[in-house]
Amino acid sequence: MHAWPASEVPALTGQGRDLRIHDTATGALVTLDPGPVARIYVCGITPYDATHMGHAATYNAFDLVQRVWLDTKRQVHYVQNVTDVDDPLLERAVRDGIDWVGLAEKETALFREDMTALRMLPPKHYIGAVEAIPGIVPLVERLRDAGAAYELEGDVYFSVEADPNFGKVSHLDAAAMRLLSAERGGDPDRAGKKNPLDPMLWMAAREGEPSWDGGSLGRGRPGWHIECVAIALDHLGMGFDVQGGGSDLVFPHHEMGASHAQVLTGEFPMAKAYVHAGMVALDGEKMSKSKGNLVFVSALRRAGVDPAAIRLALLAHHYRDNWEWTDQVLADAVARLGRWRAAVSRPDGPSADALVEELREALANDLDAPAALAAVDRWAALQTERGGTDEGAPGVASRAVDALLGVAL
Ligand code: 5CA
Ligand code: ZN
Repeated sequence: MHAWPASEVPALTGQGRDLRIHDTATGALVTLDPGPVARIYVCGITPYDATHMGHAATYNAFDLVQRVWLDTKRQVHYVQNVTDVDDPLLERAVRDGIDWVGLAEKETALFREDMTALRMLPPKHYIGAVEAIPGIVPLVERLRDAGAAYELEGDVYFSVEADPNFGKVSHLDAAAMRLLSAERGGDPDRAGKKNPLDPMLWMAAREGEPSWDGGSLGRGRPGWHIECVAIALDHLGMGFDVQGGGSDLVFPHHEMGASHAQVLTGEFPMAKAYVHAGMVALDGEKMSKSKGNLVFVSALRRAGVDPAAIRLALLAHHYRDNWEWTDQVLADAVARLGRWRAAVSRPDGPSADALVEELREALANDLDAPAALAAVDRWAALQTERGGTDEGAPGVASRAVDALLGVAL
């Protein structure tokens, strides 16, 4: 699939900082030391509805990861998937009486537009589940041949007991895992499974549902976790730097993905850091397509809200916090954008060199975007209250805000 156009990232003078980031698997901050090419996999959307503020917040976090790396003059090899065939997508198409392919294409196109408007850097490889099927089938066959997968009425399940490291991403107990599995696409109550937590690798063709040739697996469609593993291993290989997503992906999705990869390669972990963004809520509940309590990026754009203000609203929250979207959050961001634009619209001002370092320091410290915004606020206030004589300063400030925060002033 094609991704979306890249906005330019200005190069800043001086030295960027290495990223220290929270790793869910170890529960600690890790300082990543990628080589000249940093590798990141971020779980993409299931395209059955438009991009909401929760999605945007999560993708914003991983956009910052890349901006920190780019500032250290590294290249970034970024891969993202699109879960363009899965139960919720097919169910929505049936509910609305529309073609599932058309639904996925339409929502993916809208997602690209939203990401472009928000100045999110595009992945180098943007891969749909359907196009990944030829790579998924051999992995499932290998898992089965290694004794780590078994068949149940034509479906193929992964055996979590085949992985000695199972549980090392989420560290949850069995009861919690079982609950989350039922909530998030698993089928712990299905009779005949070896372990209730075992996830599906390959679902045999169902009447009225799309299916593909699965070689020795028979016709069917891929399970969700193996989709991301196949795409990540194909494009990044084992031991890449960051696997990212929202905190609702810790279990089962990233736990199962790590397990599949462990059995396939004998290595753990698949990613050096498992990074998870907090959940954005609306009216006290997690924003989710299934609940329908959504604020869409595209709806705000249509209403004339500047995408830069949407981005500032996201940046005002630490990526690991759970937070609530309100009208006030947006109003504050609009006001802040106005102050910042006024501050950089003068030909001179107070030196912004320290600001650049403060931005670097804040973001390298577990992506502390609120601290970064506070630093720009201070510089803008100084500019408004006292001004300054440094002729390049407004340009330096606006280039730093663009390069490191993705906000064009
Ligand atoms: N296609 C899978 C990942 S392989 C999926 O989870 N798709 S999704 O459309 O449901 O979510 C896309 C991304 O947005 C995931 O990283 C998910 O964790 C994140 N996300 C979903 N809802 C929220 C929310 N309310 N707040 C923050 N992030 C969210
Ligand atoms: Zn995924």
